Amino acid sequence: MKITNAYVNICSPGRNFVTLKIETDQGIYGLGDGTLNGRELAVASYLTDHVLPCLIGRDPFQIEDIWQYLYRGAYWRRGPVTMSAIAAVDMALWDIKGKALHTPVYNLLGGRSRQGVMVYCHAFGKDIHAALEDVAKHKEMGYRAIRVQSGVPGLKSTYGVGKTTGYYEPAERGLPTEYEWETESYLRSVPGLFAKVREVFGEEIHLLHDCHHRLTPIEAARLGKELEPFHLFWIEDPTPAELQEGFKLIRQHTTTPIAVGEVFNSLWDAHDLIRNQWIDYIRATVVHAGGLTHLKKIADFADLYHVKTGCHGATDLSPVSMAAALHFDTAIHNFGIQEHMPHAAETDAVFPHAYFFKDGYMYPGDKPGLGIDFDEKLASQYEYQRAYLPVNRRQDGTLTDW
Ligand code: EZ4
Ligand code: CO
Repeated sequence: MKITNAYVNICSPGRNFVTLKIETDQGIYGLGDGTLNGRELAVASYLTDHVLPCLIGRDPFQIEDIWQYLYRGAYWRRGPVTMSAIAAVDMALWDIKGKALHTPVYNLLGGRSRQGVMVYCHAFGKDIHAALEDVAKHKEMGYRAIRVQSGVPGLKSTYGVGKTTGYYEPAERGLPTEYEWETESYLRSVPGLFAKVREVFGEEIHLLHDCHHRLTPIEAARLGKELEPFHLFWIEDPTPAELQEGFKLIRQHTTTPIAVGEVFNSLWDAHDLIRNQWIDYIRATVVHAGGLTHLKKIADFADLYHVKTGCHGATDLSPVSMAAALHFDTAIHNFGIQEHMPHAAETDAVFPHAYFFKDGYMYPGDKPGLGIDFDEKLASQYEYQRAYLPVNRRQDGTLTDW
């Protein structure tokens, strides 16, 4: 089999997505996601201008060799743009191989290790009362694991809390908006939120929380310690992870499990975190960490150190990534949990898919390949629109992590 054609589509059915289609001389095509929130056009250019011309004529079954060609062959390694572009190609090649061999991708990754993939959803509210109502709503929908975020007294806006109830999309159209932040107010409010959630909903439901890289290690240690009585499934991204050693300090102070890695691009971003057992869950995702080929290596390395996966699954990962993640989650042994933020109806219509949600679990479906399609005609009705994630300032004006 040979690759005969490959092209990128950028569309915006509810939000922006970068989709790669690779075609072969046998009529089989594969789909890949290269969406990088707020930097979509850079990945599209990287693919169109520099990667796709190198693919024509190659055998799409040589997934490892093509991966190494794009990674080592570029000389300039890693980084979100490069690794998202490689991921898009990688996903499309696994999709082609599954379709050619008439089997779902999870079979190519080792076969089923479990029946269903436990997912967690996002609940939020402008205050504790509203957050509790949203938790109740999601519990009713069947979720067994719920991330809870609430507004912070004294702050006009914060990560994870939508302006209205229901759908929450952090990227906003136009140039970046500014949010405000004050760590002390946040640290004071979160333990009270989880005390209340446990009081109302009991011990059985899994609870998660995302700190979104906003704390220093010692602040994160304090939060982890204060949350211990409420037995969280994890606190996520407690501190930025450029300094992997920062997590050692958090670890020394608390038994609250720690998850990190949605912005990681390769195993090297997590190497110290994993081999020192400073974390419990690695959140690297198929689209931003070099595709299924590299994510499998991350998971296998993590498995040696009792670290489980908890793949990022926000709406800025297209349904193509969601499908790939669910095949991966179904197959690997050290799966922990999968994030699930449902896409807008317009998005789902553009990407018809075999995966589905039932009683707190998701399933990749049994179609050959990734079980995902792309309605290009419908996609053409939704043109790319500039959109960015917000930036964040402390109340004195200092720019800080969003
Ligand atoms: O803010 O994916 O856990 N989920 C998250 C996401 C991220 C977005 C950024 O593009 O932290 O909501
Ligand atoms: Co997160």
